[in-house]
Amino acid sequence: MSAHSQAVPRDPYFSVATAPAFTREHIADLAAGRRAAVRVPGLLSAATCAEILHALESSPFESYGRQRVQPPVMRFGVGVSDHRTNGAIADSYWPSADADRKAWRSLGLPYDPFALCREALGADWPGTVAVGTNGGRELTPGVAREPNYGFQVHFDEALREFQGNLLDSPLVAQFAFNLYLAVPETGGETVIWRHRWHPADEAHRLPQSYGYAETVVGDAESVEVRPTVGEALLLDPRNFHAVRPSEGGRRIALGFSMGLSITGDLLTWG
Ligand SMILES: O=C(O)CCC(=O)C(=O)O
Ligand SMILES: [Fe+2]
Repeated sequence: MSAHSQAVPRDPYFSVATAPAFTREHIADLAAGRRAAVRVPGLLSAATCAEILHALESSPFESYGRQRVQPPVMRFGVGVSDHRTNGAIADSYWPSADADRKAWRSLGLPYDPFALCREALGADWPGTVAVGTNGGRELTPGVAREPNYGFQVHFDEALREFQGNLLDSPLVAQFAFNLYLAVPETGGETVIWRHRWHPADEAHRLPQSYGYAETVVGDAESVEVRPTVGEALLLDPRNFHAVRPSEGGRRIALGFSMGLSITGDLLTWG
């Protein structure tokens, strides 16, 4: 028998779409679990990516809390998950969020890079795309991340990380958005497994980490994306995912979470 005849059948609803732009169907398919991810190469031009990178190069990247995020991931910008205590947004988040908005403005870019991404996401969406609020206050719009050593296998789901609603408007689906500003020569792939969190997965959790040992995904099927500069990737982060270590160059991406709200609008946060 040839190797082909033994191939395990694949889920037709766990595929990656590549398209010139985000359509409402892409976003609906991701929300409904009919897609693993959607790639839009060239969402931002190479020149725009270079301009954002240049502005970021003279800015201090900080490490995520080294306790929780090992190997270290460098980051510019504030994320709400770093200010979470007992399933709620910590008071420390809000002054930090104000400083974050000032820091991004001080880059002196003639546009807000996250606003460009939101515009592209909303081009065909019937509702609006806006930064989410909590208690009427805007969350941060996103972060720039540099996971040169990769991200451990993990999932992201605000409904489990936060008690009650993270945003003023309840969410019915969540997405992760990344826009790649710089990619390494080798490595840096994003891998997504057809596996959602199950209580038994906690046996695979790495001590005091956001991540899990790769054994957690067992033999679940996976898709792998090697992003290109300017490319956007939208995925359902309830599926376990990871980023492979990079070699020969930095891997820097703009990233934010996005939720589909009960109003039909898309709401983002860093
Ligand atoms: O950098 C990536 O490709 C994915 C990062 C990630 O874990 C996420 O966006 O949730
Ligand atoms: Fe993630």
